[in-house]
Amino acid sequence: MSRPSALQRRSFLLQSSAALLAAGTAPWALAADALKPDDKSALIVVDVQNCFVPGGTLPVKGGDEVVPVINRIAPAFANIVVTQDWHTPGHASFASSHGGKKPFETTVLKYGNQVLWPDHCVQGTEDAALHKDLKLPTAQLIIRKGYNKGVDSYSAFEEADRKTVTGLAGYLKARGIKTVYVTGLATDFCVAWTAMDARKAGFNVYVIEDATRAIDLNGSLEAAWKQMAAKGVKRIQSSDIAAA
Ligand code: VGL
Ligand code: ZN
Repeated sequence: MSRPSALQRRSFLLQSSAALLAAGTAPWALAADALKPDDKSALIVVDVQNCFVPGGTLPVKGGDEVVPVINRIAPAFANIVVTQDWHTPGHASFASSHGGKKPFETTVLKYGNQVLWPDHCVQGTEDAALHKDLKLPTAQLIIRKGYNKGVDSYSAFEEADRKTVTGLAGYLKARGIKTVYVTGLATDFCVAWTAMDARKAGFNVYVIEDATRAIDLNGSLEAAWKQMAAKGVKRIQSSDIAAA
């Protein structure tokens, strides 16, 4: 259901073949859709933390299933960035900080609408630690976000006030990165916002669907894929990436 349609996939293959023909390469000489991340590409692993897997404070269904997929593709990447949702106690995104509000209801904060969540990913707790089976020894940067008590940050680039930046765009640009492959949790919140902000910052962006899992609150997953597509985010599967 959440996989790209046959038509989407076919059009991707046709585009890839056309590009190869234009480049003078016989399309049948390569797996038609194999993507080979180069040294100007980075893998971004979003919020694969205890809080977002079953047993955590804001569990995403099947959240732990992204771990082996990410571990498998990681060796294909020379550059890897990891993010952590990293909230203060009493954070503004917690329902418990708003008298009478329950998790998954919404409220309006200074910067606009905010979904209210269970207390989750509190700085320095075991709940906020990266999943223990994640094997990313070559990862170069861990970027933490959501640490300003009054402002949420789904995106790894920019906080929800849409003014405060995390510095990730500057870091990636300073290192010559042009393309990012986004994975992790959750597809419809931190992965989607990170992918869309990466487009806004001028990167070529892929989301590796089977390396993500969603919260899917009131149709948010479907909406997120539509918004990402409209912004030029490309939806792929881990099998589209050439093995290292
Ligand atoms: C996230 C809700 C609240 C996420 C973080 O990582 O997608 N979702 N905080
Ligand atoms: Zn959060």
